[in-house]
Amino acid sequence: MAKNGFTDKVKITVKAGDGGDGMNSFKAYKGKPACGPDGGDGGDGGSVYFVGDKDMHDLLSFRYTAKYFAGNGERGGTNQCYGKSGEDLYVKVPCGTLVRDFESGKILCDIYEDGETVKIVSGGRGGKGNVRFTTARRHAPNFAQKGVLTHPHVLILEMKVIADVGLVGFPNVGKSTLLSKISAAKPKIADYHFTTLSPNLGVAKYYDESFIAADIPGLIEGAAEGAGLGHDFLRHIERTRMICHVVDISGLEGRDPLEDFETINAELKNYSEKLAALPQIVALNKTDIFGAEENCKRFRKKYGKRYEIFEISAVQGEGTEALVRAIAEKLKTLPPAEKIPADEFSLEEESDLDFEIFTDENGAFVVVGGLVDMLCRNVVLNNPDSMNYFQRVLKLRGVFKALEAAGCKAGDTVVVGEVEFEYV
Ligand SMILES: Nc1nc2c(ncn2[C@@H]2O[C@H](COP(=O)(O)OP(=O)(O)OP(=O)(O)O)[C@@H](O)[C@H]2O)c(=O)[nH]1
Ligand SMILES: [Mg+2]
Repeated sequence: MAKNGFTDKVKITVKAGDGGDGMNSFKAYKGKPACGPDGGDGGDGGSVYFVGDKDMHDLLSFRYTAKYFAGNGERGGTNQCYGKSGEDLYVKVPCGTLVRDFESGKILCDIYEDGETVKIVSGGRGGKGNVRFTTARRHAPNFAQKGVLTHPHVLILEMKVIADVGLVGFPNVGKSTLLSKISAAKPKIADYHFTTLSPNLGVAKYYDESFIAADIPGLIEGAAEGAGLGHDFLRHIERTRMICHVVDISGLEGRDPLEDFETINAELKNYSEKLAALPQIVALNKTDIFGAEENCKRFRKKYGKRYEIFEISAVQGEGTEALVRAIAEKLKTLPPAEKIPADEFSLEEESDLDFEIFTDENGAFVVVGGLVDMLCRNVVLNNPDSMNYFQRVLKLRGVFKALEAAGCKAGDTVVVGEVEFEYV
């Protein structure tokens, strides 16, 4: 999604490189063809890595390039030459990027630190050349292994800003004004709702202490259900360590500040219990406006015991230093921001050797699955050595037993990959 040129969620496709096929060849001298196997291995495919980069601040570049493919391994050569490996691909992402598998929604990783490097998908293995299949009894293997083919994966990259404190509140209460006062950030400030359309970060300093504050667009009732703006942006404060709740205490917009406070807290809770449970400091803003004093009293009376409350005028810089100090003090007592834990999940191709048996419309028994894929890569039709191996694996893996259990009788047709035979 892109708001105001700011992109914080994108869909991309990654693919590791395919493994190169092994070579099937024989040495040939003048007048002496086929002197011995000399086919080299195929090269491994390249892998795709993500690297945290502190100088990237959004996911914009991913809107222009949606495909990230590592290089394929080259085919093995004659004369036992290895195929060249495919080139690895290092993709830079902003710190605070959550990587999800699109299909399952599972979290693969949270790239958190500058320079943090995570392998996302591994390149396919190169196939072995025929020279590698030479054994004492098999002097001239006339088959080579195919390289492992990889699949593309669709990923969702989501940026979750890393900040210590999140500024939340209704639109127009002065969140951006506050950020501009306590840091060098220059967010847009204006007297209308939803001036801020994308998160702003600023570094606030209090003597030797400093912290990062995130100013997000104002929330409105129903934001957690996706009404209006705001909902998308709550995720940016999901990993803040505390919240500074900004309330327009002047009541100038005709709302009751006490109700505002409750509404926003309900929004946070609705979005996630974790957000609602974050420590909160309250900033009653716009105290320079007539009528604020009365509301401050009411507010303190109702919430003074439960919350640390500061009266400020962000525009005049009144009371902001005490607020910054309180935030800095509070942060000292809080644990550092956490990485979002990854799900137990990997995109790596499973080298499973399972199989399933189906009967097709002609009554043939068709064996499919990882085992068959493996056999197809390793077995060369019309090659007796290779076919022996094929038979042995089928027996060893219980395929014949399973066929019989499925009702396969002598004379029935069995199909395993490209091999079709009559069951005996
Ligand atoms: N009188 C007075 N006005 C203020 C104060 N703080 C902010 N304002 C004004 O309130 C308006 C809104 O300020 P912003 O900082 O843009 O408010 P915001 O909370 O970031 O608003 P959104 O980004 O729309 O959610 C601007 O016109 C500010 O000048 C204050 O302490 N006193
Ligand atoms: Mg703003």
